[in-house]
Amino acid sequence: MKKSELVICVMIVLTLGLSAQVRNNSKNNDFNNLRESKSGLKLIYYSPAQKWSSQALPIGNGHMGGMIFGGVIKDQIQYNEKTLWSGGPGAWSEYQGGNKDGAALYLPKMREVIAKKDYKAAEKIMEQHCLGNPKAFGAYQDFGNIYLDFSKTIQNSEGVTNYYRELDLDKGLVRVGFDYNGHKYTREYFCSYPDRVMVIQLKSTNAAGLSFSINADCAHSDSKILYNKSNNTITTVGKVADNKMGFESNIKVRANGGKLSVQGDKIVVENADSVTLIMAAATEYVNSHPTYTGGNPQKIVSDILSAVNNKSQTQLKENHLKDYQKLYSRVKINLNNSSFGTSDKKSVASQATDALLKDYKVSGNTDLETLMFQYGRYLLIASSRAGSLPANLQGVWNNMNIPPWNCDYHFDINIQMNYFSSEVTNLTECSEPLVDYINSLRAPGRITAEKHHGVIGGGWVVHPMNNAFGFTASGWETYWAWAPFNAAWICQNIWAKYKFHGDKEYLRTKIYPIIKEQAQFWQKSLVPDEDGYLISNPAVSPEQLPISDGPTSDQAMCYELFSDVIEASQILKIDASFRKELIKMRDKLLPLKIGSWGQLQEWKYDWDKKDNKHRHVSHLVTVYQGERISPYTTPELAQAARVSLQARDDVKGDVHGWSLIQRVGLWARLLEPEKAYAPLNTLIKGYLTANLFSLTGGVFQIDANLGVPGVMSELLLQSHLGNINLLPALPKAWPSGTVSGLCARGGFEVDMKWDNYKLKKTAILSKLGNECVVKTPMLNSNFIIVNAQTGKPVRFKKINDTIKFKTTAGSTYLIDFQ
Ligand code: FUC
Repeated sequence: MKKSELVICVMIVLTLGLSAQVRNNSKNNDFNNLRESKSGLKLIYYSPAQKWSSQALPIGNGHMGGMIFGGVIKDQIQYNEKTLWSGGPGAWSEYQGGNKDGAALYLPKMREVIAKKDYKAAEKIMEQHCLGNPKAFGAYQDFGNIYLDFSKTIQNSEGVTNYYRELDLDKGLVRVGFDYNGHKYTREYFCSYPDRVMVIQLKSTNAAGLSFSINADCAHSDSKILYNKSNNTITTVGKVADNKMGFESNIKVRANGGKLSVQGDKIVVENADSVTLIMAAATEYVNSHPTYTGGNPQKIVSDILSAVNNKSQTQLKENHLKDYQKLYSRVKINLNNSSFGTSDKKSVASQATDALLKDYKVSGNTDLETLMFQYGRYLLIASSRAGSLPANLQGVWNNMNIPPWNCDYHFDINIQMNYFSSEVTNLTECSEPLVDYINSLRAPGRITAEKHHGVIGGGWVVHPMNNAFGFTASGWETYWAWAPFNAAWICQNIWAKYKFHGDKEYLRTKIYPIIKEQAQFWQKSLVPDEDGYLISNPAVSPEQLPISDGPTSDQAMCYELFSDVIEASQILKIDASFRKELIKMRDKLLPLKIGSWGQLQEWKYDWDKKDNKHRHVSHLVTVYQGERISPYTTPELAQAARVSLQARDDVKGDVHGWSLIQRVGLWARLLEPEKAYAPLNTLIKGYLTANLFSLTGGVFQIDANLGVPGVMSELLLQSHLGNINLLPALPKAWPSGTVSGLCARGGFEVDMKWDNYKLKKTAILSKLGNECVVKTPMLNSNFIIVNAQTGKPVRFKKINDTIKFKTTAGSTYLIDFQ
């Protein structure tokens, strides 16, 4: 930077009077209002759900999930417990995470044939000797259902009026209500994380008006359901057929007024004023290699229920709200000054989710985008909390024992996308289960590193498909089996936790050991090519043959991983010699290449076809979530990435929900707002069900839902290049809006208000006291910066469209554009 370019600006325009006014304003400013306001966002329906995957409404607390149908005569609540899995060591005594003994012995032979460009031969060797063994991979399981039968009171749903069913995103609960025979009936359903229970409360305005029965079923044949007269509970105990994993759930029924009795296979409620069901569930599963068992579900469930025994329904609800709202309410968003979510009558009427979806297809009403943003955050909070496994392919919701893709942990984008939103949308607590899960894969992943890759003495790896039992081996079909790249990729999510929040102790104890040991894997497995560059070999560009050497996905992610580990070790001031070694190796990695039609080559060789339809674009992962390619820092590579992505967009091939959302993130990073917005629009128009679940190949898969808030945020705020870039890719559809509470790397929280495509104000809370570097074209107009607490102007340095200023931890800085 030239000194002459550096203008030191001291605010001289601010008089005392103005700063007093600003201070006053800062208490009452738009952001404070925004932060305090309720968003009022809901998914609203005027009929009960008939279908599980497309209509029922999800609740969850990370451990458990429930899908609410809200039927009038018969209600159904399907439920899950996150650790209930088939497969694993209990299902097969020789289970060893899918690893194939001796696979690594074939690496030299594969390299030999790859050097001769005989890729078919490499494929054959992989197929015969190196694939993982899917036996006992297992699947995430359904648990069972609770049924509420009201047929004694309501014989005919025709007499029912004013029916509604809603998921209230502000409160994290589902409500059902209707009128019948002159009385109002309401039900409320939520899963509480602090109390680890599902709660269902039923009320009626008709005193003593609740008469119904409750029964349950279980999705596993080796189970029994006990209706206990002494304490009005329904206990389900059983074992998963193949692995004998024990599980238990217990539903406690409480009634206010009236009478409870067990009559055969049901609990009968007669003439109660209100009724509460409290349910806990657990399994024998423990995430501990190699046995993965040892839990005592009976004790866990009974401890949970004893702990809530003296808590009223109101207390349970308060605990839930306090916990849930602490997370959810951190981020507010309003696109286009919408009254959506307010109590404005007109807007409420048009808020029915079906109507919104229909309307979106015609008018592109951005209210649905706002809803999808917050729904994604809701679903993450509901499906990923510390103490259980991370969100799987369906979060925590699954009603099948043989679900699509085993409802597993897929590492060739799906689990990464599940956590696209956790840091930027201020939900870092929700990515803790991810870090714990990845940490738990180090022990089995070390064995795979040795058996499949010949990496000895440290270095873990995973491949595309993983389960709850440390299945880190390569997959079982040649075209997708081999992808150690996936392990480097998930380290991006983990490293982001430090970059955003700056917790050095967490870096030292949790993040660094994981990413360091992943780097050790590559340190030992990269090999020199004919020109002396370090490459992966054998290797696959995810889900596309051939098996060759040095595809961009591996090379680029390895570069990112090494860079992150280098930086982390510098921050922690440890591992100096390892760091030096990584720096040397990073310099020798095969460089990224631009091919004959200007594309970023997906492979080491110029093989890319313009009409390649494949949904996976893993060679571009270094654009997003990585940092290496950016229009700001590597314009030529960024242009090549644009060409590659455009070609894939043009062929309009192979679209899955997640592939659309990945493209939003990629185009946003490539600073192409319209191209980024288009796939978001396509997702909402064509790849959502009525309950706004996203679809992959026609089936529910949660990655796109969970990814939406993260990639929408990339349009509004990017912070991966050492600055906070405000409104870097604002699409035409969002001329005005407000957002508050988004996180930026370096420990900042950002609020913004924009109008007519121009940033009007921003408030930046510095949580760690780091220097703040802000970038936006708006800095070329007049602006002032004040410390919101003191009301005093702030000194800053300005270089073109970037400013820098010092901050103190805990202070908020307001930038007002004239
Ligand atoms: C990968 C993707 C599919 C799907 C599956 C779970 O195989 O290519 O689209 O998301 O994972």
